[in-house]
Amino acid sequence: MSTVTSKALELIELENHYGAHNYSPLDVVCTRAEGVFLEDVDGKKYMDFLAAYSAVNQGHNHPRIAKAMIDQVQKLALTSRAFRNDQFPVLLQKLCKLTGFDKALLMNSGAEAVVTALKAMRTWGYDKKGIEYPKAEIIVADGNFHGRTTTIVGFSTDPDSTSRFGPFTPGFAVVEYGSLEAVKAAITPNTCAVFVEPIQGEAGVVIPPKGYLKGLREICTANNILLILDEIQSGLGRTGKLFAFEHEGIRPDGITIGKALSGGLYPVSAFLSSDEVMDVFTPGIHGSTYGGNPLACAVAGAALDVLVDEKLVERAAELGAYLQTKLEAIPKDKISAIRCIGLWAGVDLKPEAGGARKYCYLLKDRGMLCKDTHVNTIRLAPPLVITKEQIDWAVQQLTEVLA
Ligand code: IF1
Repeated sequence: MSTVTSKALELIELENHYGAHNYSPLDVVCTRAEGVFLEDVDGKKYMDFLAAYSAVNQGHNHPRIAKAMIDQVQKLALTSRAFRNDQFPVLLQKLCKLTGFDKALLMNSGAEAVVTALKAMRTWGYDKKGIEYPKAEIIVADGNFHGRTTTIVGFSTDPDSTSRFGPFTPGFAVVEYGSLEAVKAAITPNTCAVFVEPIQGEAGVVIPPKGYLKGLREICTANNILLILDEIQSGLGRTGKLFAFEHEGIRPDGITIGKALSGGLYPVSAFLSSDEVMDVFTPGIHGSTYGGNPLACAVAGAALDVLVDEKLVERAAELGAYLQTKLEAIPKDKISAIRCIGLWAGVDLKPEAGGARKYCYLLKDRGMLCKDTHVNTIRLAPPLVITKEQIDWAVQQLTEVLA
């Protein structure tokens, strides 16, 4: 499918031999990175149009985040939450002041933040709403992607994710994404929360109909139901707002964040919510060895500072509008639809184009890395530090491979 040197091939064969085959990555073996660029073992440079699924919004190895990490690792990396550390409280305050939520609970991976949120939703349902135990129900959307734990994949509608991992956790009602009527129809006296992505990433950058989040907010408020949003991929600047929910001027009752919370240097995630919701957590009922560790907190603090000080959210809005205009100008011979919000785009190819993966390989050979999703969609999500000239170059490559 693509040119692979003997040096790369050796490493690919090693990986295939000793590693589980739970992925089929593009055959590019990266060894270093800086800003918007990745470099492979043969010294070839690539513009990164995936940004590790938006974890690297601040650009690869951002010097300021890297410095915070190195400084902290030389002082204190891990105490566990059995003891306190001097970085954790400072990050909590920074997170809450920046986002407007009352409290934060720190975890590591996105999936753990989601599980934390699910526990909060259910416990709030029993303790505050008075739902009979254990009957709490959470309404979720079809096409969702919230992570890989067995509970989370249990309410996925993607056969690849669910695979043969059942039996699954009950208590989830899956409804059509984007439909307010479907949510209304699924509500019962046992509904404690609606939990969705404000924009669906894995589904191919699916933007719900205008008014969807606003409508969800109204329905949830009217029925004493929590509205919790998964901003793990859509949040922290990607869509041209700090959070995607801001596009509809609403406030959810809580959000999950991760990925860019560390700028790609360390797994850090969080569930953010109100005092009322967060108070359901009492000592011993939830936690994680690494959650809230001082290294994570120092890295996340610097990653947030970079987002703010370098005005990356505003940059994503401005350059996102530019990217959208440029993408829409590409001849439509092979393209059936383009969805773009901020520096995040899904480019759907017509089935006769032969699948998105082929074009990802052609782009790779030209020095541009992006990822196919759901067979016919190319997903674009460059680091937010990308320049106009770099966007011009990337759109030129896309135009040529799709000619
Ligand atoms: C993989 C996808 C993206 C997420 C949202 C929670 C999580 C994710 C909205 C879990 C994670 C990742 C995971 C990664 C690939 C990737 C992905 F294609 F699978 F769906 F980004 F589009 N909520 N998304 O997007 O976070 O536990 O991974 O830290 O699983 O291969 P995590």
